[in-house]
Amino acid sequence: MQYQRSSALFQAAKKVIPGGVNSPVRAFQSVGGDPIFIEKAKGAYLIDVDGNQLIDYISSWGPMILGHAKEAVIDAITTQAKKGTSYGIPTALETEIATLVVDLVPNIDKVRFVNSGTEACMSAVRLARGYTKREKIIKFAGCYHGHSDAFLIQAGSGAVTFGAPNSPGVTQGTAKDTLLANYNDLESVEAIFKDHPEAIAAIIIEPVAGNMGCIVPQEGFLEGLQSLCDQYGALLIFDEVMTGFRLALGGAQERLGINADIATFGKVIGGGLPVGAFAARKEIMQELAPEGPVYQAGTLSGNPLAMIAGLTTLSLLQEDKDLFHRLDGKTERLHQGMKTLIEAKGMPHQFNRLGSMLSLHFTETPVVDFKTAALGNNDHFKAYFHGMLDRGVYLPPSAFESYFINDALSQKDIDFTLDAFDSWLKSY
Ligand code: KE4
Repeated sequence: MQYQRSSALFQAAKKVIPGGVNSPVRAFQSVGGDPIFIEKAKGAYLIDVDGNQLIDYISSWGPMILGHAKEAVIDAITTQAKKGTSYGIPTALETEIATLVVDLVPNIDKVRFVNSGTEACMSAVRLARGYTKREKIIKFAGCYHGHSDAFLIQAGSGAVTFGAPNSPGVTQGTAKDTLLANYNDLESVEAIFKDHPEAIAAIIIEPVAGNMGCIVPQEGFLEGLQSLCDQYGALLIFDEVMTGFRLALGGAQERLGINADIATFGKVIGGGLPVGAFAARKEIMQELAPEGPVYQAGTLSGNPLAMIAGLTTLSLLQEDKDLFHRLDGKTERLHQGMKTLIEAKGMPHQFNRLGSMLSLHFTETPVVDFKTAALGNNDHFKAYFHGMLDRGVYLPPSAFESYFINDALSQKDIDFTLDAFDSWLKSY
């Protein structure tokens, strides 16, 4: 593959955009080389500016679960755009998608739309603090809830990729209210509650972590968090920005059969346009302005284009009763195929998977938390990433990310991916 045009565009971008990107993980800094620039995408494929066709395993980091440029979604956006792109005035569309979300997601009565997962998680924490009248929150090392100050404490995703777990600009005043526990380690959570029995407003967690690679909650872990919250009067916030409408229509709450007090969403809920959301039972959501005193707002919240993209996407997911089964099956076939090949190579590896969330870690140690995720051999990962890219497969450019399977991926694409993996293993 040649990437001349991408490299030239990257040089130009760096002159006017910090690091040449609008989100750090896109810059390839943890895998080296220049990022590719995309011309267009359709179904399971990306076409970069040099004309290379690539099978896409990030699906825009989750939103494009139906595949790129899904006709029904594009048509709905196009029709809506002709009516105007933003009003800052209520529309029936917002009620329609809110009604669908309340129908699909367990244990919620109301939902507020925002413009990103960060905004959803940030607002959910403010709501939990307002509702409980407490100040501290517990998060988990390696979990990523967006770039709001309170979360940039041992965050995952791009933050850890940069080895900058605590970002400059986050004040001690903020950091002191974010207490850190370890994923899959209930004792680390209990210890914090014992030290601060009446100060914790909420636990926020990715119910299936996707920002340390994929990490599956161990038996009893989430249930243990739920009972600690009940015991100490804190709220349990499930950050379902990644898992929502991906693990099941009702997200991780449905898939894992466990209820949170507040759930946050992003990615799929916007169908590729900027949408985040947070939702809870009535008694919690009524604390939110203008009904209650907890303030939260947004010029483009409930934007009609974003709403129709999300509504069309969620409706298609709801209508296609076999979709999640198909997604799981495709991910299983990819997982098993890669496992067979890397076992034959005798290379240390761990595969973590739940539903259509999958990650490969180059380590012999089971990956159950941030510490074990960090043991992965990054030299192997870099070689793997570029080896697959050169063979026409676009993977997340960081070992601390999950793969996002989309419904447009065919068996032929999976076979192509396995052939590329086999070819890379033989060359490495
Ligand atoms: P956004 O603000 O990026 O829409 O959402 C933040 C967020 C919140 N919670 C979870 C569980 C998330 O995974 C994310 C964002 N995910 C990353 C990928 N791991 C976005 C990619 C990026 O930062 O460019």
